[in-house]
Amino acid sequence: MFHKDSSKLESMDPEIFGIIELERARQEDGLELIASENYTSPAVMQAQGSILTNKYAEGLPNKRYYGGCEFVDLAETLAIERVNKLFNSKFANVQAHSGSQANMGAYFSMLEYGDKVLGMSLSEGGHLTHGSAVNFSGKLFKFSSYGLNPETERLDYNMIRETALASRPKLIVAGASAYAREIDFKIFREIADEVGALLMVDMAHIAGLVAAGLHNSPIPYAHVTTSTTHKTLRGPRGGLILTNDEDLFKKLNSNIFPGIQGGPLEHVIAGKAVAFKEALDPTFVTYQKQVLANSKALAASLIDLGIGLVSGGTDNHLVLLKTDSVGLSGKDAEKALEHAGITCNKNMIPGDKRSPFITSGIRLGTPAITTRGLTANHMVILANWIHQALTNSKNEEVLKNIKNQVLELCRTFPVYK
Ligand code: DSN
Repeated sequence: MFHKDSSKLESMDPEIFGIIELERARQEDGLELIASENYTSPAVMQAQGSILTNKYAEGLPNKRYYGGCEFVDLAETLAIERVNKLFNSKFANVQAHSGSQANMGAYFSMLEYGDKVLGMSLSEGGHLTHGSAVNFSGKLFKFSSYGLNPETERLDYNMIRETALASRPKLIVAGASAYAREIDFKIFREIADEVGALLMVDMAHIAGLVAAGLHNSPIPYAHVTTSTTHKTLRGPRGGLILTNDEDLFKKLNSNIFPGIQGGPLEHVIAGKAVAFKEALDPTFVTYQKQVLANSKALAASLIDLGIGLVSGGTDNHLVLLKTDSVGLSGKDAEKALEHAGITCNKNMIPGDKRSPFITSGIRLGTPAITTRGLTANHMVILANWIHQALTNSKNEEVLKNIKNQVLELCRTFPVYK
């Protein structure tokens, strides 16, 4: 028997209900520029908030360790079929709880403890799980890293090749968390083949662009591709792994379960299936094209205002702004924008002399503001607000004034109507 008030969160737990309402207002009333965030659809949330949360289903569809899995089998099978269609891959595991666990499952399928791996340095745009010393990846495997060409602030495939030839890794990891340029997966595969390494691509940030055909796909080149489902892909929070290699697929499955996870989150997997269906719809391509158009328009307007960008622009959903160009640290820039109703995150930039807690840059992304309906014209206005806020970072009146205008725009473009 449930608690007498359990049919309604509002009366059962007013504290949690109130916190969710505060967060709802924050998400609606501010401009979300965190490049890894997005607003998932009500349909995805309905599946994710469903009674599927009650079901244990260790194993894979039609091969479970529990009875009563016939319906979650259907949902998970749909998720697998849809994601394979979306990315033109042969095999998919949709059980990884997060991108980090997808990466752990991938490493455990291709590496032994202590094996050599080459990944992109966190301070130049890579991810924590690409070999950072404070992460399991850097603790369990011997990572060396590649960064950006200091002149172009772009990946330099000759330098990567030289690093790979010098370190002779068993695995090369391509993919980034803070890199605004297109990544050439074909060249990465050629380098991997030359040094006898496997290639893994973590496409978490750009998965939506890849799905829409607006970024070259890693699937023909990578032995294993991992992703999250909640960034440009706009699904529920979670991870996935794709491969075209059947032997690797068997290893990936057994490394996710029983290797590192227990019961899969079948409610989240159902949410992933819904998101993949949305991404297979032609309107998703229109959305991703707008994400790109907005990112390019934002970059161009910021440059016009004299603000420095890493690599001088963008090919994808994000821009990396050099806050030194307006005399601020990344931390102070993030704070000023927050006071102006604009959320972003401080981010290290190439050659950064400041620590990851302070930084000399901020990362801005357009996936979330595009979901709420903003277009390239709004990016000119947004760039002006960003410039005003950063050049008046201590002036509460100016920041408040921008915040009021941000609120007005947000009310004109509500997320969840
Ligand atoms: N935290 C994510 C990002 O912001 O890029 C990566 O895990």
